[in-house]
Amino acid sequence: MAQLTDARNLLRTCPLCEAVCGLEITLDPDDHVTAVRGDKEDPFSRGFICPKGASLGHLDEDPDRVTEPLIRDRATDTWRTASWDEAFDYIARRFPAVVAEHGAQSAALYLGNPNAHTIAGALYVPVLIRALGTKNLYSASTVDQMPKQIASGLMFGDPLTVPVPDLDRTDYLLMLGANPLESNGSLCTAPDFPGRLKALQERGGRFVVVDPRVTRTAKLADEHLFIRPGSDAYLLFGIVHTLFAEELTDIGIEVAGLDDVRAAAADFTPEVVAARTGVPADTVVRIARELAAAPTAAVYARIGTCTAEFGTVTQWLVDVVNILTGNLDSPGGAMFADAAGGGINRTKPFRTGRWTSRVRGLPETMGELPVATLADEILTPGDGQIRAMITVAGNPVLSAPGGTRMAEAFADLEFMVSVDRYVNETTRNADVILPPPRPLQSPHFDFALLKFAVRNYVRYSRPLVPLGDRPSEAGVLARLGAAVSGQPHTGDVLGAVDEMLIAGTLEKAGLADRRHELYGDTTTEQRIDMMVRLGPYGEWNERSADSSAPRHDLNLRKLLDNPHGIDLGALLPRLPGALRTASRRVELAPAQLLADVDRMRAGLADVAPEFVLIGRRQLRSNNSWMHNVVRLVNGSNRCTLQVNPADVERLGLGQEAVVKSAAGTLTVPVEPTDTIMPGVVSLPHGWGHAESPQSVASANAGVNANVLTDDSVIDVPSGNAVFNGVPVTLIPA
Ligand SMILES: Nc1nc2c(c(=O)[nH]1)N[C@H]1C(S)=C(S)[C@@H](COP(=O)(O)OP(=O)(O)OC[C@H]3O[C@@H](n4cnc5c(=O)[nH]c(N)nc54)[C@H](O)[C@@H]3O)O[C@H]1N2
Ligand SMILES: Nc1nc2c(c(=O)[nH]1)N[C@H]1C(S)=C(S)[C@@H](COP(=O)(O)OP(=O)(O)OC[C@H]3O[C@@H](n4cnc5c(=O)[nH]c(N)nc54)[C@H](O)[C@@H]3O)O[C@H]1N2
Ligand code: SF4
Ligand SMILES: [Mo]
Repeated sequence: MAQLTDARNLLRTCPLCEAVCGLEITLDPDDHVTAVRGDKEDPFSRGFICPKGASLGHLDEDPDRVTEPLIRDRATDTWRTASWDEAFDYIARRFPAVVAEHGAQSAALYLGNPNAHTIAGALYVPVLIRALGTKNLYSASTVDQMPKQIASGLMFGDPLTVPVPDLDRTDYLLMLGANPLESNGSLCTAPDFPGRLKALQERGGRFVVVDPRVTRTAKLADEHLFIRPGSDAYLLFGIVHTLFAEELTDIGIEVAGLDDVRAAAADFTPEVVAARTGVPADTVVRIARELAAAPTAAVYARIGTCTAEFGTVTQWLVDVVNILTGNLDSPGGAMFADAAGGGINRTKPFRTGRWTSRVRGLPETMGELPVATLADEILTPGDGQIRAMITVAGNPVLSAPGGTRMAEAFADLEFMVSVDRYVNETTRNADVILPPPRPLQSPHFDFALLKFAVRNYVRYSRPLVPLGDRPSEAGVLARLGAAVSGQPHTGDVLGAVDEMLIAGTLEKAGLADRRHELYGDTTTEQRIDMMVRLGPYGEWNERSADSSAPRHDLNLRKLLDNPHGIDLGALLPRLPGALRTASRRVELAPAQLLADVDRMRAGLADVAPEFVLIGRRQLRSNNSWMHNVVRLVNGSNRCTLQVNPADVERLGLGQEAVVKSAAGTLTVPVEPTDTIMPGVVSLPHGWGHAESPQSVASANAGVNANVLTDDSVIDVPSGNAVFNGVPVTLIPA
């Protein structure tokens, strides 16, 4: 008998970060994880794994996780478990009642980062958004990549048409504000990013890192440049200026607005930008020349440059440089992936500001308002004040700016539902917590991240462990949508939602009579089958102008037959087909971005603060979670303030320092290190678990860096939070 249920090795994609590594997981007969290895036969990740992926088993069955719905008694602030029916009945009674009392805009939704990694996030969150019918939609995007999406939306017509560096073929990579040796990459899906960077060097290429810290990535690089936090837009303008001044431009595609960019760059001479950035003028000129001279080159800039004062202008200038040097949409340059899960649905060109936030009048982007104003919208009385809240996979109390006020705001809500694995600093305020299943009970398909892959690739993973009688996360979100909008929420809500969406999509594609051909164990799988069939490599795809993808006649069965994933080839040029701008050209100088350059000119006169704060990521941490796994929190992951030894000495700092900003004050342990620039200090985010019911996390609590970040300071075009370059003062504790 024992042999029948022996340990078995199963395959699935790692759901924990953007690198989408293939994993080989050993399960014991009782479905507990006993080992996790990289899947050597995955054509994209080729066996790579990091410490987080290796800990998937610990996360999968963390004893402190939420396994059943929880209902909180507000009077005593205590939790009790409830059945799914009871939990949803409670939500259906309370949520619509609060909204009926205060109006439709009093409902809000916050979507956290893991939604980018789940099928539920990709396919069922939109259902929840429609059910709520509120303009109060917030997500981690506005503490993250929104500047890149606006820049891409304005330049290429669609905010998801984001170029990625062609890592495997480029000869020269200029990387600003990213540390993929810790983060494994972001808006650039590249499993084994470190190995790909080493391969770049081995084939004779060169990569240069621009960062206020000498990071692990900077140590690997051929060259590292210190930069004053928040000044990357100036550096890039200096490069643009030089490319024009030295007639080094070589544009291979049709663009509009070239003269406007030249004029905008005129003031930003290498000398002017050197004074602001700390990068010497002759270095600015040399980097511009190197980018122009390299056979192929790509500029890539990530979180350090997005969550900054001029985030959107920076992201725009990254692609201006890629275009001016002839590297956009060209092998070895910055290219667009063509994801198997589907292409661009947009017909109208992208724009922002279709509505604005109530309190501060901040513009909407992609249907979202900036998280930097969420606390205002909850705490400011008046018509449209947020009173009822849903959070899905997020922790804005630790992840959004102005943490102290955000904590107050969440405590002020009248009703709140959270879909989350844990009671965390945010979900502790919920009235009901609905847990997703174990990661191994969920299927996996990367609808979001494969749009940013450095190689076209696809993989689908079925759940490795059966759900039993609990709902999938898709089922939870579908039923939640019904419950909060006063619809019947019992019966097969998920099936009904899926049938409606399948019928609508097939109708539009003129394939209404092909419903019966869709394959899959669940209606969710049938939707995936449909999307893959209709996608650029799909069995049902009619060749369109947007895609030069080779035919693969993909469908779900083919994905199931190839459990290690399918390589769909190196990135191919996609312009002009993928453009959705009104002009059908690349817009090199969108008016909205040119307007923000005046803010930069004004910034030239600013007196630099004595100290500025930046963040940092750690290999064995992930934003505010994964801190409840012993092997991920011990050792070098520490919530310390990195300070240059010269500053430590000058200020007479001891073991601890008191750090003050316009938003708050923290006392933190000091870690002297010459890997950080003088005048800059760094504190990781996502910590601050002193009151957490998670036993390991609370014993390794750290402090919430976002107590110091200021929700009144934003990148203007995007409303994105500013986490890097926050003025602070330091005194010995
Ligand atoms: N100062 C500073 N602040 C920052 C940043 C910074 O660099 N500096 N970075 C910002 C960035 S880039 C981001 S993306 C945000 C992240 O901010 P958030 O998305 O708000 O927070 P996370 O810490 O990612 O919280 C994720 C939550 O999802 C839960 N979860 C995990 N898996 C699942 C699942 O499958 N389903 C469900 N329903 N829940 C799940 C976890 O338990 C956890 O509670 O933080 C931002 N905050
Ligand atoms: N291990 C781990 N992996 C992660 C995460 C995690 O928390 N832990 N989070 C995931 C998420 S949500 C994201 S968005 C990605 C982010 O992925 P990355 O963008 O690679 O993020 P970081 O590692 O924070 O690297 C940002 C770098 O910017 C630098 N920096 C700060 N300010 C400035 C500035 O003004 N200019 C320049 N040029 N550099 C600056 C910082 O010193 C830091 O080295 O990582 C993802 N992967
Ligand atoms: S790099 Fe990311 S995807 Fe790969 S194993 Fe680590 S957490 Fe998982
Ligand atoms: Mo992020």
